[in-house]
Amino acid sequence: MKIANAELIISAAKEHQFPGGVFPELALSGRSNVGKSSFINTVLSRKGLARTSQRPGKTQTLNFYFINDRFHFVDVPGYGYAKVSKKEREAWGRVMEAYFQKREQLKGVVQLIDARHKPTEDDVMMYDWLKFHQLPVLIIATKADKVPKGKWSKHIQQIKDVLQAEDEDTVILFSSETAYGKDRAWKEMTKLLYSKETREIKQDSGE
Ligand SMILES: Nc1nc2c(ncn2[C@@H]2O[C@H](COP(=O)(O)OP(=O)(O)O)[C@@H](O)[C@H]2O)c(=O)[nH]1
Ligand SMILES: [Mg+2]
Repeated sequence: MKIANAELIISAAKEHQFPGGVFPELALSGRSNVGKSSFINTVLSRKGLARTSQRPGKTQTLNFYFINDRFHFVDVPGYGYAKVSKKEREAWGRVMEAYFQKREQLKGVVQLIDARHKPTEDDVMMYDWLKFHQLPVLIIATKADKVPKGKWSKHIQQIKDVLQAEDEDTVILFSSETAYGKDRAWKEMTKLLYSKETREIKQDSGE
């Protein structure tokens, strides 16, 4: 994919700040430090667009990037850390729920998981939550350069097993160091962005 332009259009802390329009979008989600910002920068060929190694626990926002005037990437804050107060966490939880439950433009979620380790409990919870909302999930196993080639297939299988991933979910090994997996990632992300499938938008989960 040739990226003619890519810009951060808004860091949204509240639902009313989500951009309007009919552009399809993909959300990117993962544990803090998994390599999400690096993934965004690598696939967009923009070195400093998404900030890497930000300290977690700061203001939480959904960062909307507008790409080639055609689609959005939405950088979702890393989960799996507890630096914020319970109250803040609850408020933020409601924003996230509103986003994943109701966002009609959302075509799928790129879930990043560290290729070196077993998916964590948080990874599994996130995956299950996305599936509950009938969102197609593309799994990107990050930091592939840190795993010896001979162990790649074993690590991919472990991710599939622990998540109990559905057959339709693709797992792609990726490295921001070498850009390994970039073309495959784009192929799958393009499929998601322009798929004709629609999901049922669920109303309140009753919590
Ligand atoms: N070796 C290696 N390190 C990576 C890779 N991707 C990210 N990192 C490093 O992992 C750390 C966290 O990356 P970052 O993109 O900020 O993660 P985020 O918190 O998920 O946005 C940084 O030190 C990155 O340089 C990768 O593919 N390979
Ligand atoms: Mg980041």
